[in-house]
Amino acid sequence: MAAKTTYDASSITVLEGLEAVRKRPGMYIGSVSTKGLNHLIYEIVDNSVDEHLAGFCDKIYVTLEADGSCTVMDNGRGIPVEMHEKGISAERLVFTTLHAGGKFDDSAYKTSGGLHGVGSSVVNALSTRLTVRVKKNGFIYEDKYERGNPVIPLENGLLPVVGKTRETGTAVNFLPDDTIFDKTRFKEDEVKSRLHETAYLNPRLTIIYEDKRKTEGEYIEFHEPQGLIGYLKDLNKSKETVHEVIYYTGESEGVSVEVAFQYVNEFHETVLGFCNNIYNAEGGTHLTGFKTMFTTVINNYARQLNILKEKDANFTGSDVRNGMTAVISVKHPDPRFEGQTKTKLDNQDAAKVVSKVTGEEIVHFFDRNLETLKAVIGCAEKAAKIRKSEEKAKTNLLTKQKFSFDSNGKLANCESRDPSKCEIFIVEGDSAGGSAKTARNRAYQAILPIRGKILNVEKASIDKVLANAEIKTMINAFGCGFKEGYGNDFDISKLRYDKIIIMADADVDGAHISTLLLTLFYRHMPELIFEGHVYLAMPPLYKAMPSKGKEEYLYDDKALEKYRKTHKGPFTLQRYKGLGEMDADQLWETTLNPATRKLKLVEIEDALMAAQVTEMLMGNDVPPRKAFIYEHAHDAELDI
Ligand code: TSJ
Repeated sequence: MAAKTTYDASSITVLEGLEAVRKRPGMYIGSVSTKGLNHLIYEIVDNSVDEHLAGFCDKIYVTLEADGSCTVMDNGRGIPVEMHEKGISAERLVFTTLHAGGKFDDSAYKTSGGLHGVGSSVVNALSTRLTVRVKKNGFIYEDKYERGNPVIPLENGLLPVVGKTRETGTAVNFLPDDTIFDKTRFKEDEVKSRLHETAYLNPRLTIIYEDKRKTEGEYIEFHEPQGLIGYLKDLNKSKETVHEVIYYTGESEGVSVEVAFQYVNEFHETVLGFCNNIYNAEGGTHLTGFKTMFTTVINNYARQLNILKEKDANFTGSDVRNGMTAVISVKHPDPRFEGQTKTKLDNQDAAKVVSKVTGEEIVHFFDRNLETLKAVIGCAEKAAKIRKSEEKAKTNLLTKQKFSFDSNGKLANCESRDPSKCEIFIVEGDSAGGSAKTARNRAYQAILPIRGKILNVEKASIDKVLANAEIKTMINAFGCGFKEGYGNDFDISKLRYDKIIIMADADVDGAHISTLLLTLFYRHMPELIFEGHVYLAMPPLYKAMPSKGKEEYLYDDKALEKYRKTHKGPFTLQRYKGLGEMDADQLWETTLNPATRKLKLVEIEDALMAAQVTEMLMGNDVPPRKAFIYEHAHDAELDI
């Protein structure tokens, strides 16, 4: 039985590969939370999008099945099923080897290299069962796996045929493994917004979404023939726009570029970058190329029109983009990504091409649309005026308020001046702040109580933000200044505390305060987050006091449920409504003492999400903006 031996041999190496995925799923899909779970769907869908980009598929069906599984189906050519060199079908290689696909993949633009750019084999490894149906050559072929292992014996390395058809396409059904994922229920809002985004980025594609888990069921067709223009309109739906959407495309050196932008009457910019349909949370060369050229062109026009006089300085980049919403999408044959989350496009040719196309196209447009040009320059003028007054305000603040710890009533600083050992707790409410000051270890723990809701940084202009007493104290205490627009006075090396710990109640107000603080950090001191200095304290929700035995703090409802199940005998339960209810000892044990407390490290996605939630919640027109939150929330997990 020589054939059998070959089969065994190949499946052993396969097992080794996929076993690694099951051992360290986080390495391949980022996390085993809902975020990672939803990611399985995108990994599969991306394959069909590749088939679309290759020009062979215009429909993708995504169904959340009643049994908790997901089916993704397309009308492409069908995964190749013929025998591959290793003696097994090509399809089986795709599902059993890490990073297979490239070999057969002849599409010009692979989506690989995305956030956690992994493949179908990873989804397979993390699914209790997975079924593949390929319609091709007049037949329907079927293959099945359990936890990544093939369960159907091949005959001469070929897949079994289960029917006949004239159609072509691929369908994959998979059930996520509940021994790997915390929760196995796909979050539909996130899935829908991601699919909608994919539809905007691929105007000739229709994505049919269906949720069969609900009794009612839900059916949506995402088809956005206007593409990026439609996306822009949607992003700016509830805003006061300054002009019509400006749109252009171009191509050079094998890199294609698509840009849409529009100004709104607001004091911030939203510039989103995509490469091969993958959202680039950290931006990259395509954005740099766009921004640099845009700034140059607008400054040239402003001088030509004598809006900038000879003695005037140029507008800064952020002046020029004040009020701008833009989406820049590039297709690159060989994208490389860098950065903390590998979502920053790194190819220098992308900068060059975007810059070249942008230079040509916007000059072409503005030469013919002088009114729009003047409106855009008007936005830059407003920004420059505010920037100048802010620069004044900032110098005043920084010169007047040298870091005078002792003269500051609210901050209870620690004794140590060794930043690597120091922690600062930002505590919601004066009463909790008072207990925390008593409870802390003053050698290395500083306490800064903040009252009520601090100013929303998204909405306020920077001089107002800086005038806020609590924010001033905080900036001074951290010691590293802050960043605003292009001005960057932030210096992480001066940070006085290794850990900045936000301590807020586990209720709506607490979540709001955390969100506002994260927004402030993300916008004005982003390195705090990028370099992992910001944490959320996780105070317990309950204390269980059994009549016999030791008291126990329970940090969430799950823990309570578990305690109820495992604990024998009567116990009384104390529910903490807020930090203010704990005495100093309790506060020390549950939230301050490094040996017993629970902290959650704030990740970039959390902060980005917070910033976007804030922007939306504080916006002028709340309900329609909810959609936008989801639109961009697909990589964040912060329950507000
Ligand atoms: F990867 C996957 F298995 F997860 C998956 C792949 C899942 C789904 C739902 C679809 C697909 C897929 C793959 N759709 N279309 C394709 N196409 C190919 O793999 C293919 C077909 C023909 C040729 C060719 O050169 O003839 C090449 C390729 C890459």
